[in-house]
Amino acid sequence: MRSRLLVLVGLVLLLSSCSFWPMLSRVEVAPAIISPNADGVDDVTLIRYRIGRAANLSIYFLDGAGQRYYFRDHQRRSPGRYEVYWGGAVNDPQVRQVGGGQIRVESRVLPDGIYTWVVEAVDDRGHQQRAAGQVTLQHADTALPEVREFKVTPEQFRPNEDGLDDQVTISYYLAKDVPNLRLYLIDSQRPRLKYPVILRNSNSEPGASGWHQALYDGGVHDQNGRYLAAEPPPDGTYALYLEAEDRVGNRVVVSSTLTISEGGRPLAEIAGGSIDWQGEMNGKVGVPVGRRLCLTAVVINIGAVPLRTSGPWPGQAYRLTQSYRDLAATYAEPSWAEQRGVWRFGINYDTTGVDFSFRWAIGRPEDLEQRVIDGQSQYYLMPGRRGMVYGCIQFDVAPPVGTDRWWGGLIHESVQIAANNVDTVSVLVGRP
Ligand SMILES: [Ca+2]
Ligand SMILES: [Ca+2]
Repeated sequence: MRSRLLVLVGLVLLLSSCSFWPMLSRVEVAPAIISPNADGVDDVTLIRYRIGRAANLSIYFLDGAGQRYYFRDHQRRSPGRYEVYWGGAVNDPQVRQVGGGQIRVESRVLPDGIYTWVVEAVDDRGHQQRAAGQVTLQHADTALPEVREFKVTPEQFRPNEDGLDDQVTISYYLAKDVPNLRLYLIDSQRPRLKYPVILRNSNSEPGASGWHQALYDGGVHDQNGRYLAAEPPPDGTYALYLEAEDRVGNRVVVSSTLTISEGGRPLAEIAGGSIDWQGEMNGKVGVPVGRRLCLTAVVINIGAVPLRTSGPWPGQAYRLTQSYRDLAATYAEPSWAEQRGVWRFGINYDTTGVDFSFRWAIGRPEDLEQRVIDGQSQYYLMPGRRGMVYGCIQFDVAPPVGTDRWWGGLIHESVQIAANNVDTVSVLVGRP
């Protein structure tokens, strides 16, 4: 009984709100004088209104010449009370020419002057109701955060961490400090999806006025250069947008295009997490001084992008006192030294003090695809392919006292140790 009574009371209230309130009422705009300059004093005015039945609502301002500027343009409103702050900015998109290209001014603060405000509601049958009054703007900050010379170089890249064309440089000049600077990519096929563009090695705060130059690598590193092993946006041609909005609501947008190809997160594993150590028994290998420790392993590309590699090639023997750097110098093969983005299989031991001084390509040349890039031969283990690795370390001297554990790993050079401590064994090097 009680609940029915409540329903009845609710229904009466609902009826009253529908029938007796006018479509638009209680419109107030206060204060009537504002100074939209973000100094914290009278920067905004509060617009209040009540909607009595569903309507499309507009709020606009007329200047002395009768020019109309929309703040809200035919937005659907259900019955209720509304209030919104207005700080002098209107949505009046226009394209302007600046140094180095075009900008689109999305919204801007109106200049000082006396304006007529109009709040207008129109219902579905075309009935219209409006209220109007005056508002004065003083000391308005109308300076636009213009973005000039917005450039992406080059306009395409291959973000797959192979050290070749992994990043682009984005540069621009910003005319004014802004608290909000947004950079994002949009694929025209899926315009609702925004990929945020994280810049690295920026020479200053992205929103500070002045010249800017920074790197974009598909978002696979954070701002400080730490590798996140993240997936870059899918391959495709994107519109790159930069939006700058200042504290008072002047907002500028510029755009360019950027193409991503062969992008993706590189992934590899040592098959079975296992290394075939020659002569191993129960996790132990015995080798006399002067003889060799030999091993075989298989590396698999388990990702979607090719993995770049370089020699020394499988079959290469090292002496304990040699590193891949020594071989690079001895054989005049600069590609055998460390190169950013190259993957190699390595062997390490517990007293070396160096990370993986013995390294080999992650496959034999016949396991790999050769490509000539910028006039240089490069070798790739393609997605799904297996690379055979084998090599030996000759004990020309006995290892340092205390050497016991030896293991394998995958080195993604200057990026990460992608696998470590794989199939550890104890190696006993004895006097012959
Ligand atoms: Ca102010
Ligand atoms: Ca690349």
